[in-house]
Amino acid sequence: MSNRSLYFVTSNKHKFHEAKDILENYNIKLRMVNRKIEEIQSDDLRKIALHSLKSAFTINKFPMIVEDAGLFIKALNGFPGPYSSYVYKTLGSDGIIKLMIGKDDRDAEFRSVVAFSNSSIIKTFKGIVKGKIAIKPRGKLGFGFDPLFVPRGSKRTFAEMVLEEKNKYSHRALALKKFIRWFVRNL
Ligand code: ITT
Repeated sequence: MSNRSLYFVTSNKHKFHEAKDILENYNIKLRMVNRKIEEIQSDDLRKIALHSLKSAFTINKFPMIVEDAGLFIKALNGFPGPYSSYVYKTLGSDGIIKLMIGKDDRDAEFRSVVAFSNSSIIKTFKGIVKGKIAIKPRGKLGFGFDPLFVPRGSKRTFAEMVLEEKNKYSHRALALKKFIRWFVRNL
């Protein structure tokens, strides 16, 4: 077990708490740097995360991580994908449910890319969780599109799960666990 600390540059306290809960199990102390980094427009979460990481360098708190995530819905050709943040603010979960009216294929996935730097190294780690879009939003926990998403292996939406349960399935948890495996071995 390591005894290290790390900064997470994000404006989203939910993302921070989810990550903190996972890293704590490995004795890695996570500190939030509450900053909204202007994201570039790209179809590629990894490119967005790497760009955000480089912008975050001005904050000068190393080692640091940033994360970019999105919900990709098969019947909508991957929408909202990298535009999830904007689409959540404009259409919201109800807007997505409307777009899904008449669609039999409810398959979707959440994707996450965690980007790490300690000022000399940059690495990225990907996590994907497959699941389905619920018929209507359910649950009050979590954030963003959590009320819409039922991960494979569960009947509940992410918004019906406490944080520890969401962390057993989530895209963010999967990306972070890959990161941790690398981090404790290499640094
Ligand atoms: P930062 O960029 O400051 O970290 P953000 O909330 O803008 O925070 P993202 O760009 O990574 O984070 O996320 C885009 C949106 O995708 C987010 O606002 C949610 O609407 C949605 N999203 C991402 N991960 C999610 C999750 O675990 N549960 C529900 N919605 C999620």
